[in-house]
Amino acid sequence: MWEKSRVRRMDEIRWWSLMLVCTLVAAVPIDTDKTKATVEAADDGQKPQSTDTGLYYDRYLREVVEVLETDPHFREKIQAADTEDIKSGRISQELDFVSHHIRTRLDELKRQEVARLRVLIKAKLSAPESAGIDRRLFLQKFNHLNHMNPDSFEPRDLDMLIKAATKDLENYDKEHHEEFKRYEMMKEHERREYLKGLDEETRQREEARYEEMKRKHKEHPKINHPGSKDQLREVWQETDGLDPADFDPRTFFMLHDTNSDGFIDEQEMEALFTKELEKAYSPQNEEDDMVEMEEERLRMREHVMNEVDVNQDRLINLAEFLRATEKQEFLEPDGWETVDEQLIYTEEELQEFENHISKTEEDLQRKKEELQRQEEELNKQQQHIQAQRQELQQVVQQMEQKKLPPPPPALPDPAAHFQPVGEQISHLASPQVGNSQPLPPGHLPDAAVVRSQQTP
Ligand SMILES: [Ca+2]
Ligand SMILES: [Ca+2]
Repeated sequence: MWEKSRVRRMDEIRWWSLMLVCTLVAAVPIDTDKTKATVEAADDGQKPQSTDTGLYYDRYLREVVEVLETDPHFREKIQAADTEDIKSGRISQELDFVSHHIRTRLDELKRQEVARLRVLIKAKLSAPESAGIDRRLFLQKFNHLNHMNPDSFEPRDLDMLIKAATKDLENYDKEHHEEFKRYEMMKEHERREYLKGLDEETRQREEARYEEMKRKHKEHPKINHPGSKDQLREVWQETDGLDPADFDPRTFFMLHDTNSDGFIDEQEMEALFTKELEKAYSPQNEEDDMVEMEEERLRMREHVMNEVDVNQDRLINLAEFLRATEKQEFLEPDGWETVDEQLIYTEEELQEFENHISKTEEDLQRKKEELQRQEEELNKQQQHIQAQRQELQQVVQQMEQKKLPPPPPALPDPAAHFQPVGEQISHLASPQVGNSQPLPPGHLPDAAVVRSQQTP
């Protein structure tokens, strides 16, 4: 999962740089890749429409860019613009010159986005943990559009969108390092928890095994300083199959600008470190953690970009590359400290992390108990309702029984009082001669009537 999100973030950065910087500056169409089959959609000269930037306003961002691209004036302006024009917001002013129907479509997109945010805000603010949060403060967090004019898309909206997306994507490396640190702390936390559950002998054996793994991982050929002549020459020799004596920076640049767009982008640069990383990491080895390898790759790329990307557009052009190869550090670099040689977290940080985990677990446990309590309460209420329903049913039954016709009244004949009920009935019901039909209720045989009338 970690690996996947990393690849996705790489795509999004590449897409955004391509959209805002590379394709905007380079008016020449991008050629399709000629050297590598692994280069992805964004490099093949086609617009990578389906790439998800991972930003929460990704859809809005993409739709705005797509609409703007259909305007010839804006397209032309953006192709002539440089990074500074985009970053300073100058390009956003060109929005005033795009055609009316484009503006109408952008207004519509913004209204949709505002409506979506309203739903989000409403949901968020109605959550118990958001009680007391000021709506306006909350609104300020969504800084990719101007909330003051919710119905129209203005130059300021474009400026805010570009700035928010650029900033959010620039935070990628920082977030990634944080994520890696949490990964390493979690790994150590789980290891320690595992050891706690072992008996002394097994624990010692496991500790020894762990130390042995660490030692084995560190046993690898020397890692060259990324971006140094030694490192590039090794790629030249092993990947490109060329004679190291013929190493030529200009040819090297051409060979590794795999999509031939005139730049070595972040992904093309990361590909240069594969040989180096393979020295220390193999998915077959238990002692090598491939997540650490990706962190190492990112650090290498970050380091070289910092050194070489003078105009900070996240792309290396030929001039920047050649200038870097003339530096002293290119020929005689310092040693390179690999991830495993660095302190990723301190013991205090690990302690804090573990405290956070146990607090989260406690919170979860509390929530679970609260849910169980609520469930029990619900069950009780349900039982109570069930009992009430049964009671009600009984009452209804009783009432229905009362509605039934009353049984025949007892005979006033005192003699009858001494007769068992069955006999009384059989007496009453004793068929008259020639009349075997039972009498309807309330009717007495004539003889009984006569007798009762005679009774004082
Ligand atoms: Ca390139
Ligand atoms: Ca550059």
